[in-house]
Amino acid sequence: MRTEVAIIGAGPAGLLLSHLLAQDGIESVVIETRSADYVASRIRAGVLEHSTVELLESVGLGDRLRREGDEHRGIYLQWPGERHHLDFVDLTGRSVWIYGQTEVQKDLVAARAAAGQEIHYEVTDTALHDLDTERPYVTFTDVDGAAQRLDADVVVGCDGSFGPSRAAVPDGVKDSWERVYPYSWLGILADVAPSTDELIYAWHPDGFAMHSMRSSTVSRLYLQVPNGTDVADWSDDRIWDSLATRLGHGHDGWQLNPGPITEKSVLPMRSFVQTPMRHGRLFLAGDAAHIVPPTGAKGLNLAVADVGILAPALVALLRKKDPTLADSYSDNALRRVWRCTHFSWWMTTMLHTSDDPFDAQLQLSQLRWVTSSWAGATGLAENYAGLPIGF
Ligand code: FAS
Ligand code: PHB
Repeated sequence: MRTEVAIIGAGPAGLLLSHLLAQDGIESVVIETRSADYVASRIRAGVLEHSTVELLESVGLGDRLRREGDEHRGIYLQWPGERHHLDFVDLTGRSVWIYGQTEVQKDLVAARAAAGQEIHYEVTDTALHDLDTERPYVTFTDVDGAAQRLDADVVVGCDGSFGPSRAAVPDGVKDSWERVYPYSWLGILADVAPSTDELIYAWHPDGFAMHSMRSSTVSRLYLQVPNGTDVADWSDDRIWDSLATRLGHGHDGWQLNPGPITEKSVLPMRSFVQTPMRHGRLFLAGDAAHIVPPTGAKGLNLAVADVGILAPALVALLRKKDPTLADSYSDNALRRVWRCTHFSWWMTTMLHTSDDPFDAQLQLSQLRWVTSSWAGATGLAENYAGLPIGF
């Protein structure tokens, strides 16, 4: 097989990249190791930044988002006895949208199917070759067990944190940074109306908690738990009791309404960045190049931002033989990657409790400052609602 751009991974980065390239007539082939149903069913991100929504709308992917998504002006930050709303629109003119990654994935799958996009699901043995030449290629075993070779002008690794693309950048060329946090999130989906109009991020001596949502009838909530937590140790009652305590059930008449839990899982938290995000004819985008703790709601939005600047770079390279944007892709993408990595680290360390009472005082002081100072609130709002793509 031959194509212009070989894309490894049919998650949001890979499918959105194929969609953006197609807008300029660039052909791609996507290969994916999981089944279409599995990729579509993964419960992941829930918040879309302003610029993510703008990009999706600009390429015809905003209709259902606007109809079924929920625009939020801001978030609540809370600690025992205090809950404060930060209004991002008042502070920065930018809002965020609640629209699950599963919905974004459904819209991308539908759009690519309508366009006749070639996607090979359930492949194995993916390998990347001749990346430092102008004739790179990918080999894989297809769902029928047949060995395949895909020749391309460019290969893009959108294969997440466990794919082969990251490792295809030679040692001695790549650098990486990692920070593993001493806690995880226990996340639940529940068939119950949210008890809040906008997200609540709560600091509590027992540990962080968050109240998010997926729709007017489905709530998404998280609890800070120790690393290595076995989700089987957390009964539904224990989960709701802990959420009620940490989110301030009963304070100022506010009630947390429990309901049937339909999904629960434990998500470890780490920061990871690999540079450069380009080696020869290989480009990396999304989780293939970076991982952020979900406290800043940045993972999915960073993947979108990467492909939002990669697509025009590849169009210029392949259509106009102009390498300028492709040559600067990694530096341009990494500016936002490090900004979001810092913000995600800052939100995480501000809100998650440790055993150190000194940390607790620093965290509470940060929370008081961010919720009382226009400058502090604007700094958080600017980062959370998202900087313009290409920042
Ligand atoms: P993805 O991981 O989504 O997609 C990569 C694709 O590549 C996968 O489908 C994978 O099967 C495929 N692949 C891997 N190896 C391959 C191979 N050898 N050959 C072919 N294909 C291969 N972000 C938030 O903002 N908020 C959250 O609450 C949040 N929660 C998360 C919970 C979990 C459990 C995880 C893992 C991530 C979460 N994230 C969250 C981050 C998540 O949303 C990612 O940022 C987002 O999926 C990134 O998209 P992609 O870069 O496309 O990577
Ligand atoms: C979610 O709704 O899953 C969500 C929202 C905000 C975050 C992380 C996860 O920071």
